[in-house]
Amino acid sequence: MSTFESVSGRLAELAIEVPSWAYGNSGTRFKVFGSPGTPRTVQEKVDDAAAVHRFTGLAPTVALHIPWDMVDDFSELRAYAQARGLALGTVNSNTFQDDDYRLGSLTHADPAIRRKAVEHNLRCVDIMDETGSRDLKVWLADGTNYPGQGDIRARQDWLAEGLAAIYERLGDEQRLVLEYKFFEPAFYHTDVPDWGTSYVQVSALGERAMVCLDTGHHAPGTNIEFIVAQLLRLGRLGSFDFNSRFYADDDLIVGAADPFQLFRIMVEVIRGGGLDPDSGVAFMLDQCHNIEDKVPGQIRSVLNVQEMTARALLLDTEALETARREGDVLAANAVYMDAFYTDVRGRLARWREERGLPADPMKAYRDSGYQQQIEADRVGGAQAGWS
Ligand code: PSV
Ligand code: MN
Repeated sequence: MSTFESVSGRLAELAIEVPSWAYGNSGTRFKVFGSPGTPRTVQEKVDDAAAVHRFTGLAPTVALHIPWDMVDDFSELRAYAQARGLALGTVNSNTFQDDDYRLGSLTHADPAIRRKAVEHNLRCVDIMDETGSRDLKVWLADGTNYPGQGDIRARQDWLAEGLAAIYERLGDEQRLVLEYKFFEPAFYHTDVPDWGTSYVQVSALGERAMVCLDTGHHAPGTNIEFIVAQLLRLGRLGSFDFNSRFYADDDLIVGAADPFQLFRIMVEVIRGGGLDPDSGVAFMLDQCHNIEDKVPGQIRSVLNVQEMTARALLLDTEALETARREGDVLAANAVYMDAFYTDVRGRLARWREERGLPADPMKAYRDSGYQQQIEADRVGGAQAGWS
């Protein structure tokens, strides 16, 4: 087993991007609960993201969602974030909330709607130029509800055309990541339902087009770490949207539902070079905090990723290799489980202290008064949310 000391340098390479929308109100189709202290502005979301980074040292960037995070001057927002120790990260394009997109966006049968969706993405790239963001993330709600409703093959062609127009606009340092999701909001077919479709579409674009893997976007029982291994092998794993699911796209705190799955994913990330500084893999969260406090919800999330990364780094790969070579199934499994069962919490607490961070970021947040402060300050105005 590797020692914690021998992997602590690698742990320092972990950076997690938080989503601006995690700080806004969210919910289900039954109810969106408001909560005291919820940001009213993009700047207040950035303030909350900065708090997460301050308490954990793990979250130096915040992703934006356009138009949810529309401001007049993105250079100003960039400076605002910088002054708080943050950089603006991935720009997520939203082509799912306009009435025009009822039957699709980049895959709509009407060329005028497809053009509108392309234009929105081009506007997002303009924003990336101002924010200094590297990645444009495209997720489409596109699909159909009934067999026969749409030409599922033509829609792939329209998708390819639209993505090509967007890709062409990217700067040399910018990338497009295409996120897949197997269902919802469309139920019969989704235009980008799986990693294979995303891979086919991005491969046709060029080297700076990659797949985004949202952990919540798979059927129950899917072996996600296999997809991770495959995409890394193909050089096309652009980013993660981390979250937890019990049933569908639950968007719960990463590592909450199935910490072992998160561990297995991180093992394959490390095995495939995804944690190396030049890998280009973005570790983002895509979560909602419907009933819990949002800032500590995000703190808990980044800590969960850190904890499972530490355990995955501790995997004794030599012993594993030996057991595999000898065909010793149970020994190989035992080596794997040893790493998973290693409690790294005490060691991580010391590791944080060595870096001037609070040993227990959750407690430090609770004691800091930040929550009480935002609840007292953020009175009046419209709380940020999904629309
Ligand atoms: C869609 O379910 C998704 O995972 C995409 O990443 C969206 O941008 C995000 O959720 C919106 O919350
Ligand atoms: Mn997502």
